[in-house]
Amino acid sequence: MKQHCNPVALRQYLAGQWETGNGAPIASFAAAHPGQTVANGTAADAGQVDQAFAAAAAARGDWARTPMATRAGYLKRAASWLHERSGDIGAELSREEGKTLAEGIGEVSRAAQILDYYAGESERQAGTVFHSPRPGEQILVSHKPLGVLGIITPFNFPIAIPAWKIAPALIYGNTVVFKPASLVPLLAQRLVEAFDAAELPAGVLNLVIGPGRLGDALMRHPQLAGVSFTGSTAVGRSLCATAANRGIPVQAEMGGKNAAVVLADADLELAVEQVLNGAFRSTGQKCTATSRLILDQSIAEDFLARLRDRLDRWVTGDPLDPRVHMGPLVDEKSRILVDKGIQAALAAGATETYRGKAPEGPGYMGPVILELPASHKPEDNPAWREEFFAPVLTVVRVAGTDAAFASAEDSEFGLSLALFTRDLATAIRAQEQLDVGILHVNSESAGADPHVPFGGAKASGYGPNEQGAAAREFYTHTTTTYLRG
Ligand code: UN1
Repeated sequence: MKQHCNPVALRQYLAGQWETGNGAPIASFAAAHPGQTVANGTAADAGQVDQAFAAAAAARGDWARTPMATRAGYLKRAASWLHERSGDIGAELSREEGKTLAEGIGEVSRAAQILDYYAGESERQAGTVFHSPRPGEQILVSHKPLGVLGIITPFNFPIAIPAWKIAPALIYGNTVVFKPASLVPLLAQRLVEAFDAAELPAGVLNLVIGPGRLGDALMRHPQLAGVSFTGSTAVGRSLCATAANRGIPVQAEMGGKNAAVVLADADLELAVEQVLNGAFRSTGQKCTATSRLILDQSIAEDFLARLRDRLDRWVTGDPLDPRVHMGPLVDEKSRILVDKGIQAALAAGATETYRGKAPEGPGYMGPVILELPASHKPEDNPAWREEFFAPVLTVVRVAGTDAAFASAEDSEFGLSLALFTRDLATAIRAQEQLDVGILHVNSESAGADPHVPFGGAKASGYGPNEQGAAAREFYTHTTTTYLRG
C-alpha cells in the first residue's frame, strides 16, 4: 500500500524545468500519520519567484498568440494524464490532506473534468457583436489575456481549486506563477506534472513551492498582472488591499459560515442526509461546508434525533480505510485551534449536545453539534460568527420561515445556503431574498460544477466569480472595437 512508500521529491517548476528549491528544507506529512513524510525537498526562494515571473513574462506573447484550440489541446492532454492516474494520485491526496480515499479520487477526477471543460472554451462563443447606431459600422467586444497571473491556493482542495484557476488562466492566454498551500505541495506538483507531460510550452506555467512569504514576493512582483486566491478571509483581505493598491485585478474566494435551513414542511430524511454530508464530509474543511443549522422548532427534536442516529454510525478514522466517512483535520495545529473555538463558544453560552467518537491521535476529532439557547443572540457566539473549518455544526431553533430566513441572513458571510422545503413558493422567495452566492434547494451546501458560476456574496468573495462563463470576466479584459470597412 502507498501508506509507507518513500517520500516523493518536491521540486520547483521554472521555465519548463524541474529545479531544486534554493530555500529551506520543506516536507509534507500524512494527515493521519504525521510521523510519515509524504513529500520533501527544499522551498523556492525569492530569486526563484523572480525566475518564475521572468519565464512567464517571456512565454506570454507566444502563448497569447497560440490559437485557443491549440491551447485547449494541452489542457485535454493534461486532463487525460490525470484521469489515467486518478487512483494513485487520489490516494496521495487522501494521505497528504486527510480527506477520504473516495473524496481524494473524486477530487482528482474533478480536476481533470475542469481541465476538459475549459478546453471546450475553444469551441464556444469568443465575444459579442453589437449593432452600431452609425451606418457601415459594427461594434465588436473581444477578450484578451491579462498577462502573468499569480495563483494562490489553499490546502483543502489541493488539486481541484488549482485546476479551476489554472485552466481558465491558460485557456484565455495568460501565463501563470502558481503558489500552492505549503501543507499539501505534492498534489500541486502532480497537477503541474500533468501539464509537463502534456508538453506545455516552457514558462507558460511555473510552480513555486514554499512558505507563505513566497506569496508576498509574488504579490510584490512588478510583472504580476492579476491574482486569483482562495483561502482565509484575513489573508484574502490583505491580498485584496495590496492588489487594489497596485491597481491589478483580484479574485478572492474567502470564508463561509453557511447555513442549512430546515423548514417545517421539509423531507426530513433527505434533509438529515444532506446536512450530514454538507457539515461533515471532508472533515468540514470546505468553504462551502454547512456550519450553521437553522431548524424550525416544530421539527427540531425529530431532526436532531435522526441526525444523532446517523452520526452514531459515522466512522472517523484513517482516510485510506474504505469504511471511514471522515478523516482527521489537516493537522494537529488546526485541531487545537478548533478546540479553542469550541471552548470560547461554550463559554459564550453554547451547549455541546453531541460529540462523535474519533481515534486518539493528532488531528482527529469526531463530529460536534453545538446548540445555542433561544435566550441568546446568536451573533454573540463565536460558533455562529466565525468559520471553524471543522466538523462542527451550530444549531438554533426558530419559529417559522420568516425567522428562519432572518437567521440565515445573520452572518457577515454569504457563500452558500441549503434550504429544505417542499414548497416551491418558499424556494422562490429564498432565491429572491437571501444574499448568498450559491443557493441549494433540497441539497447540501457544498459542491460546485465547472460550467456554472461559483462565488460568494458579502464578505465571502471579492472580485468576479470563478468557474463557468463567469471565469472569463476575471481572466480576461475586453477590447471594444468600432469596426468600419
Ligand atoms: C466544493 O464545495 O466542492 O475552498 C468546492 C473551498 C471552496 C470550494 C468548495 N472554494 O472549500
